[in-house]
Amino acid sequence: MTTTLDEAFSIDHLLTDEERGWRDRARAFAAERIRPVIEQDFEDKHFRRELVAELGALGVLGMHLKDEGCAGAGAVSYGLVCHELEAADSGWRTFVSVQGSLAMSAISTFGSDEQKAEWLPPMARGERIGCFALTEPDGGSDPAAMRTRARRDGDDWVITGTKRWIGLAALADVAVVWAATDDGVRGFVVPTATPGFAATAIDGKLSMRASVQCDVVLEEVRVPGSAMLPGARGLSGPFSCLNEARYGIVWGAMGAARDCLEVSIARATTREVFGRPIGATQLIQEKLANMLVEYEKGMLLALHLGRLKEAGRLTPTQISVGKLNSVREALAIAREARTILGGDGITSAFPVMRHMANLESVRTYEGTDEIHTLVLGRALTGLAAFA
Ligand code: TGC
Repeated sequence: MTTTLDEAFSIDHLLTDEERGWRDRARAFAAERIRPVIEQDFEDKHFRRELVAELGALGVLGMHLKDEGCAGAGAVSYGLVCHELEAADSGWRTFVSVQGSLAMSAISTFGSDEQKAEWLPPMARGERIGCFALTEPDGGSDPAAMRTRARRDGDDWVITGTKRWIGLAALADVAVVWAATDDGVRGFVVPTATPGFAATAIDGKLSMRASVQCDVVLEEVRVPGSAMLPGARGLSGPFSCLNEARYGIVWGAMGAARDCLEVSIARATTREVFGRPIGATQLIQEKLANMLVEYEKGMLLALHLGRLKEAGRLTPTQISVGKLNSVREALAIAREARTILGGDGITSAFPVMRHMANLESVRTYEGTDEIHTLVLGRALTGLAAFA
């Protein structure tokens, strides 16, 4: 008797019909629209732009928001969608995170009524792409040291600086740009067609190849006073958006892990060595069992954090536990999967090396393993190691 990963820990019965509906629609989308092309897109470094509007039609862009045009879905539904998309490829979960959790969340949470009305409905439909410009070339872990500045000039703001690793910036219609001002860090809604805004895709990536990350230069970018997000002052603004994206990663990374585990089980039960399936050996069964244990622990943690989020009780420290655990264990599962696949595991005939390479990016963005470790160290001791 074999068991599917949906059944393994009966997570399925802990979900509502609505949550299972979101999950099943996202899984079908990934199966029909992403999986058939993803290996080639990864090879070709191709971001399949036409899928953006399809994801909009699926309702997943900003799906957790309650604004006009957004689905207002629960946190667990959103997590399940992240899980299914990342089971296909981290690049597509990243797109949904940048669009919904970062750019749209920033406008939804901190924007004026005019900013929300102008940008959120078309972004939810996938007619407009957004990006989130926080990280700078000198180091992403310490946004407090940002050099990008916005200065007042009459009624306008003039923004100058550089940003790096900004997802989708070269394709985006709008950027949420974070800049230091005399009044602390503020966010600005900047149409990317504004003179002085330039984004260039970063080449040479061996990870996230079906996605686009960019260098951004802001050269005296002039925007009206109304471009500033009125509700965000200080770093708690961008950090609260990062909380949303990190939460999605808790579920998403486990999706990549699931894909690696499923491939491993299929291989273990069909590949024969020494006259029997390798899955009949104790060494392979131990590997599979350990992978399953970490996968199920990761899923139960994701579900628990989702329920806390829905109850309004999820803390940044708890998100750090989830992000650190999910990505660390997903990487370990991917590496173990590679050993089960043997030499074939290094080829693009299997998704494992692609997931492994992608997860190296996921491990680093939205707070590195090290930063989340130190967040937990501070929570436990009251002493900040990064101060
Ligand atoms: P500190 O400077 O003392 O605090 C500043 C203010 O922020 C508040 N805060 C948070 N608020 C909400 N959620 C959180 N998770 C928060 N963390 C901090 C804090 O309470 C304070 O508020 P206030 O009102 O007193 O001003 O910062 P800290 O000492 O608490 O944090 C230090 C540290 C290292 C944890 C923080 O700097 C950090 O998280 N660093 C990592 C940054 C990071 O994740 N960067 C990667 C971003 S990914 C990206 O930019 C690319 S987007 C994806 C894509 O485009 O593909």
